[in-house]
Amino acid sequence: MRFGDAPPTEVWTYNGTVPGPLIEANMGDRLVVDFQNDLPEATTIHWHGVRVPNSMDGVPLMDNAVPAGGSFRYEFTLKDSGLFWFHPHVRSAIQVQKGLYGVIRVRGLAEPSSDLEQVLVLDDIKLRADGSISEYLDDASAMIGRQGNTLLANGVVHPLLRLPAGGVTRLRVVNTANARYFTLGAAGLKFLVFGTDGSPYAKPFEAETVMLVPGERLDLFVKGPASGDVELMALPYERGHMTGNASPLAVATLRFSGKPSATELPAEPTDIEALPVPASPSFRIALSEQAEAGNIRFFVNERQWPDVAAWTPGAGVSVFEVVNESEMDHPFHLHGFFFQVLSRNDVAEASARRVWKDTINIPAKSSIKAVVRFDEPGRWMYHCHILEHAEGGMMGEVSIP
Ligand SMILES: [Cu+2]
Repeated sequence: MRFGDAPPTEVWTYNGTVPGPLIEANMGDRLVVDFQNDLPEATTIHWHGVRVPNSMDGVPLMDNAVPAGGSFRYEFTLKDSGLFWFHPHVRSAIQVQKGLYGVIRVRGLAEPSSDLEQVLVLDDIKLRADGSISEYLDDASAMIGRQGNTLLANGVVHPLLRLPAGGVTRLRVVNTANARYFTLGAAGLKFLVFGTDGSPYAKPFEAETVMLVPGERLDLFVKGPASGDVELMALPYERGHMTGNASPLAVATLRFSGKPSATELPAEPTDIEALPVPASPSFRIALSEQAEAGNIRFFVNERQWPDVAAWTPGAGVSVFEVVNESEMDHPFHLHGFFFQVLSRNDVAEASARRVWKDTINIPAKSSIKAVVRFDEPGRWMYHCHILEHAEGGMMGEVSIP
């Protein structure tokens, strides 16, 4: 594979491309994936954000990693519409960076109209001068996660995307990077933030910049200018340990051309069921980090995975709190279920922002409270989606009978 002007890069792929194939489906479809592992090592496919039976979740907890040369049939019904993605959950910091990721777009019965729907898969990789992907984890990368030196959009360095002038483009964005937070902005363009991981927001809202943490998705609408090019930029963001000390980077050129259209931006609110909040006390998930003599470790409730005590809430609705005690932000991801944010730093979330999430940023020294309905038995993971942090210990289990 060639990334920009770099010498050829050896990648690992799903079906020969980076990103892997876009899986298109309708809500209620049964997805069957016959997976053959031709890698030299074991792997799994985890279906990020898809509500699957536990045995299909592709986590090593289930002891069902697919060995080198082995095969596995993943099969499940797509219960929700939205944009989801898939990637390994074994040595994920290496396997995902090498190119193993792809997107599933599941259509619902009623989708908002647009003149063009553009999927945008964001990634960054760390290339050496010889074009190879660096797997070396220096102390800085161990601390903040491996940030790449090469930004990719749909597997391409700085692509040109043609969008309808004066028309409405639906941009469905996913951040598949190991560690990079993507804060997107484009001079003169406003984003209408329609939805995120698991649903539309109760009410769409406007934003000049939007952020996606690793694993997170956004469903954005933009109305372009009559013509011309606009640079979509990744803007610096301070997520701790001087990560904000960076220059803006160009992600893609958006080229607007063609006739204006009469398509309107979606404005209608969406009825998002509010989960009832039980009176039982919330489960506390504390995230912390420790750097001692070059040994950088990450903790959930002061223990490192797999030494973290399982959360055993029982089936039904539960409240949990994620408290980030560390010096940097962590993107929290829960497998198998969507949750609703109730408050951030004890400030209640506005009802207009009600939405189903599976991945959310927890800024340094802050907390969120969220409610979730556990309605699928099994052993489910939760973890920081900075893959080096997850593998450095910041991972836990919720066990549902
Ligand atoms: Cu983290």
